[in-house]
Amino acid sequence: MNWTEAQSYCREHFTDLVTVYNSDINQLLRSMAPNLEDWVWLGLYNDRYSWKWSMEGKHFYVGSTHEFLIWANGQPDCVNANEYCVALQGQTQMDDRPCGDSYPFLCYNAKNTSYILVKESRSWSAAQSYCRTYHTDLTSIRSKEEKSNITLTLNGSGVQYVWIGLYRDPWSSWSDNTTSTFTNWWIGQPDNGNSEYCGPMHLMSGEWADGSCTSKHFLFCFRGEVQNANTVRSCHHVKH
Ligand SMILES: [Ca+2]
Repeated sequence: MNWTEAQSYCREHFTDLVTVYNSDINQLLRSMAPNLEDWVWLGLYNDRYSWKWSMEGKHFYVGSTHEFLIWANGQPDCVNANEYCVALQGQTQMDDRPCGDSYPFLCYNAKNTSYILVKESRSWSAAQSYCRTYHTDLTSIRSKEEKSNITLTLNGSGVQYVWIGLYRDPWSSWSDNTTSTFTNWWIGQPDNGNSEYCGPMHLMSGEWADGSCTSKHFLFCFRGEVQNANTVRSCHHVKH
């Protein structure tokens, strides 16, 4: 089945596609499967819509529908499956760009609620480090007011692209919405080829690669409780 069919199948007949939390689970799956030169679907995928802010916190979360956050025409386009950081383009609209590109950037300083344009080109993570060292963080855009402050700050600066704090982790999503820090990538993988947004495991080696979600593979479902559900559960973990 392709990945979406596999997900539906697992959700209908079991709980979901499997999440691999550690090497024991990875080994268990491998031992359950025939020793074939073939691939099998896990729940792993590259979520193109999982944007988040460098300055974390629930108030900073912004969905894609907010009127003050506007993607430029045709964006985000994730060119070469390799654009995980967001810059303001033409000072008002957002575009996903390769995180290694060097652009000026916008810091936010929470102490005096100011926005600082640093006209020195850096990669997204170098810009983030700079903002965290000298101010608070790369800026978020959480409201109309904040958006107009940013527009004022950029006004007349002439910058074409400027980094803001929006980014995503490309391979951190699992079908059952849990999180796992374990990975077992095949050497050189994921290579983020065009349209490779799903992560199957190789049956013989137990190693993972990124592949097209429309490829047909075997699949691993699981049945049972969903572990560490990706909610705020950990914040409410109170022992009595
Ligand atoms: Ca783009």
